[in-house]
Amino acid sequence: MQNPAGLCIGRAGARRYTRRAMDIATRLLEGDIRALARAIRLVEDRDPSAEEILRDVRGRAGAAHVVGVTGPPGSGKSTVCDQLIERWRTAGHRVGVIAVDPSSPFTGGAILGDRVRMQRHTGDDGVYIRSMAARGHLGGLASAAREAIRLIDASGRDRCLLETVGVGQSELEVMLTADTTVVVTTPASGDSVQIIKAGILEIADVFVVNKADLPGAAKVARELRDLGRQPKGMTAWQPPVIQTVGTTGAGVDELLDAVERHHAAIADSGELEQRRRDRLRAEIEAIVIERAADRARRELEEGTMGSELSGDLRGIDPYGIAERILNAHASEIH
Ligand SMILES: Nc1nc2c(ncn2[C@@H]2O[C@H](COP(=O)(O)OP(=O)(O)O)[C@@H](O)[C@H]2O)c(=O)[nH]1
Ligand SMILES: [Mg+2]
Repeated sequence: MQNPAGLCIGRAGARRYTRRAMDIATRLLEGDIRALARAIRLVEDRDPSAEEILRDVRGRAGAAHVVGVTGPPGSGKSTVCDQLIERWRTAGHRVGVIAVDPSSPFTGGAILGDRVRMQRHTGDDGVYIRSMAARGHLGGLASAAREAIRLIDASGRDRCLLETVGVGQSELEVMLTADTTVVVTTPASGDSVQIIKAGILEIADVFVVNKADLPGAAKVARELRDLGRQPKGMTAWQPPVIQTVGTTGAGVDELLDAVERHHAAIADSGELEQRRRDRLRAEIEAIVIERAADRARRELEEGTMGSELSGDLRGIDPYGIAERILNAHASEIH
């Protein structure tokens, strides 16, 4: 038995993990919010049982509509998300939220800001909100977020929100987990230009100009419309530009409508299925890379391959050694 980091654990250890994992998985599938929280924590900690839980529940995932909300800090993403949550709850949906906060690099735990913004849902089991630190993830932020979404999905929540700040490469990768991506901007100077620079223009399915109560919103909306993008996938979909006021909820019904219409459009065209398949392919690739790198590191540090590095430097063939490490790996799989 191997844990996600590839370390061997004893048989007794394996049994213990299995029992705990099964218990959490069962309760999670029943929709238990505490089991969900626990499972996500195990995923974040790269605990060996996380992999088992994910395996146990994955057949039940795939029904949730994952909506990514990205944009500069302070643009009102959490406020708008809160409005979406309220409407979804009224319509009878169960909701999960992952809020990635880049400003708290090493806390690894709860980040208050986003929770405070969405706190009126505390006490409602139909809303699960989880903050995730942007950095400090062993297997990468994107993989932690993706697995957390999968767990939320499997727990019977049919709407998932994924809030990130549209800055770094890792946040962009996180956004690829979303079925529908909402890019939030504001009339504050520079925001719309910043979006284009950061390269998130291409991933937008819906544009939101939030803080439409402030002057200049119509101008920013016009600028975004004038960008006139080509449809990005196999769906003929022109990203709409919607003005909202997060604090009052103005425009949020329209936003919700656009989000649902986008989802229906990509489901109809087959793009949703295709995107999910592409994502799985990328995910498998990432897992192989992580494990192979881990294997190579251990072989070179502790295993027989380490001795290959002694002796005359000129006689060391890195390609040959790499090939042997990979082949040793392959023979173990079969
Ligand atoms: N004037 C105005 N302020 C807003 C609006 N939406 C959100 N805010 C405020 O903007 C600040 C940042 O909001 P928040 O949702 O935390 O932004 P985030 O960092 O993008 O998640 C808060 O003080 C909100 O009350 C809006 O439509 N108009
Ligand atoms: Mg926020």
